[in-house]
Amino acid sequence: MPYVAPASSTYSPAAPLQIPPLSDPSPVRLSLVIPTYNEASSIGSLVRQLCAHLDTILPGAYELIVVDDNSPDHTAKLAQELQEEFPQLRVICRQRERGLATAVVRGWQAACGEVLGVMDGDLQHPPEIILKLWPLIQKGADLAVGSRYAESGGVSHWSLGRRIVSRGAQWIGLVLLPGVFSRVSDPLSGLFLVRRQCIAGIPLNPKGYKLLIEVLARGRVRTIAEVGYIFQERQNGESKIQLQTCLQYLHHLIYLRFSLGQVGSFLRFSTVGLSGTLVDMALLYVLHDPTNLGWDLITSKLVASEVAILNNFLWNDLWTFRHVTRLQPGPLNRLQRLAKFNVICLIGLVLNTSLVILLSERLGIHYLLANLIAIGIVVFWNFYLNSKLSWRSVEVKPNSVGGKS
Ligand SMILES: Nc1nc2c(ncn2[C@@H]2O[C@H](COP(=O)(O)OP(=O)(O)O)[C@@H](O)[C@H]2O)c(=O)[nH]1
Ligand SMILES: [Mg+2]
Repeated sequence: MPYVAPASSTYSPAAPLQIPPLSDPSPVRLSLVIPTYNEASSIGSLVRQLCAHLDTILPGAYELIVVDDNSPDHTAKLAQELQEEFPQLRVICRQRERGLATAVVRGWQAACGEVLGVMDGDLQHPPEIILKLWPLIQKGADLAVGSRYAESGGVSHWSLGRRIVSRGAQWIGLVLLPGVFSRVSDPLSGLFLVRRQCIAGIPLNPKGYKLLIEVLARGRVRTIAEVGYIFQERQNGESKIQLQTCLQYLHHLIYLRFSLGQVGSFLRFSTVGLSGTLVDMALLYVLHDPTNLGWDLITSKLVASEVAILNNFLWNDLWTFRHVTRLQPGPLNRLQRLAKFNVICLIGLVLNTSLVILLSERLGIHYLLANLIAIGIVVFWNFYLNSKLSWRSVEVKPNSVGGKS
């Protein structure tokens, strides 16, 4: 059946960011949104490549939707000119709204397919990856994610700085939203397909760039499949990521943290962590400072940290995760949790101690400041593994996001 583009009146900037259920039967199975801002140099090549690939697996059953934010380089006009050759291409040009994630949602709102997807418009996502993503959906996945961190995935020539920022952003996400971030290897990916039924009717509120975390957090996503891909170097144009994008990301994480209703346990966990830090710092001062006991740094640090670990375990077990531990009563269960917690934290302690020595004895940073920095870093390690192992031993429903934070 030939593709018939629906009327263009399907975009309404005032409407809430919510995907409608599929109302009319449509030959379109996949709607792939391409958000663009100043991508005139790549949009033609991308559309051609995508159509060539999709014609082989979904002939007449897909649509591409370019959502452009009135780019000054006339990306939208160029895309419209392609429509004659590619009638399966639709173009939305937003005048009043801006932002990558909302552009994708607006595109999905106008989409006809039962499966919705997103791919960048700058060819950094290799178009042929669609040939691997679609079969995952066909096999039953609710969500198929193109991942830079799955097998055979990667980034091409990122600087060390960009790699650190990317991984750091992911770690912050893991700490704030472990139930969301631990579900896929690359939660910050901008390349994925999702079944409409998983997000239809759910009010979305993405901020900035990272729509996948919104889908994972709020959607009814049960089965997830991933495929590795190499994030290509940009050949033309430039990235639109700015400081504001990073702030929007943090805002998004905090907003999700609060709206997922797990604020109580997260705040409790943070408070316990702070109490452990105080115990650690105070004891280190008492044991190591020459005006007090004057023990050597390594012994003092080990003792201070172990006492802090015990302090944290007790508070977390009795207070932070009481809703979990109540379901596993008895001293044996508690001992098991303590053992897991202690092993994870002891490995963290080795890391912590090495960092203190490195920072204070090699780099000459005052030992208390070095200790504070080391604790800050190791907290990420401890939280991630403990939320996965120690207090995650209780069953969670497959769709219960953020359930163990
Ligand atoms: N519609 C729209 N698209 C955007 C916006 N910001 C970025 N994009 C598009 O989203 C994709 C990814 O953006 P990019 O800046 O390349 O991010 P990076 O690859 O992570 O550096 C590209 O196709 C951009 O043109 C925006 O504000 N609105
Ligand atoms: Mg890019």
